[in-house]
Amino acid sequence: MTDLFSPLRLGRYDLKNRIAMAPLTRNRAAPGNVPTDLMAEYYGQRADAGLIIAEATQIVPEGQGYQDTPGIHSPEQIAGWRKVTDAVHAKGGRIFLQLWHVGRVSHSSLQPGGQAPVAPSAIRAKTKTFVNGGFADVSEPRALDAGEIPAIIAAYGKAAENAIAAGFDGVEAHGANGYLLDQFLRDGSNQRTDAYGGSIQNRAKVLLGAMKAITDAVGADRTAIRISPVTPANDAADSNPQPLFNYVVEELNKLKPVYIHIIEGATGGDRNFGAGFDYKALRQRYNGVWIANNGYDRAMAQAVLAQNEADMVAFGRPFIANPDLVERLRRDAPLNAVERATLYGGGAKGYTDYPTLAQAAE
Ligand code: 8OZ
Repeated sequence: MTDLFSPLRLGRYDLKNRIAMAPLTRNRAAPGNVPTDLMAEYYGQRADAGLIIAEATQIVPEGQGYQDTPGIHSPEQIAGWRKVTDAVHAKGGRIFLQLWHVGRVSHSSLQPGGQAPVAPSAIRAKTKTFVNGGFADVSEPRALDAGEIPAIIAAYGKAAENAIAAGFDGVEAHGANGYLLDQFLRDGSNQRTDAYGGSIQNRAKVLLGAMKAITDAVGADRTAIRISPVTPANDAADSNPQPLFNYVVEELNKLKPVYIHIIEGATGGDRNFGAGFDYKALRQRYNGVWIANNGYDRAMAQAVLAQNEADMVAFGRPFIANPDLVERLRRDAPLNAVERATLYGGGAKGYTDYPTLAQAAE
């Protein structure tokens, strides 16, 4: 029977198990938003995962929304990420990079020239970002001109190329959690009257365009996406998510990305948020690998795999606190708890110093 410890073919790769490390923002990049040796150590510690999805990483400077998040647009950032991918590959792991543009979920102090963040429409999100060591309201965005959008779509392709140059095995577009691609999808944040707004087809153009650009750049078998159909994260809202996401997944299926990673319910919160949404209707429309996520424990994960409702399960917070999560799940051992104070920013504390079972036994 298929379980968490069964191997899985993912495009050109054989994954050693069905346990994915979800992308996790930790705000520990060096000046220039460059990945560090400490980040290489952290990801290397977690290389037993069948697949690591490295943290959300801005594709362009305007795509940044929080302090000290890494980028994948400069040569220094590519060189920094190379240390991370080398550390993971040295331990036989596989690692994708999550490609991120935050859109309106940003603060002017993080934007080039102190400008307003960009968005589908000039509607400020009711959400906070993390800047100067603390939380602050996001800034009022400006609506993108239609003429600016092709360059943003192209930047996804370029960032994917950069990720491959940095040694990543593939990339996952961040289509979730109220960031730019999700902002275009949903009518709560997209009130445009041009070719990128209005109908479902129009609202899906930027997400699908980005996926086409990535696929053209690095191949469909190294292209993936994460979506969160009902999450209210970062003020994401849509009046009718089921037909919207049915359409998005149908169109994605034509592009043949290697996996779709789905956040069920409210990100990091209530799995039953948006109850009534039919996730099976999405999976039926897609032929590739389906990664389920959000608040899974061992028993829940084994159940969805046994029932063939997913091919793989992504774990977020458990991977923060348990570098040897795979071994702990194998043994059904207790898990370390997450320390909240060290989640965002800082150094090794609460990052690379969570003990493995073997270290705890010393
Ligand atoms: C937590 C803090 C900052 C960003 C997401 C990239 O929600 C994030 C994120 C999570 O997808």
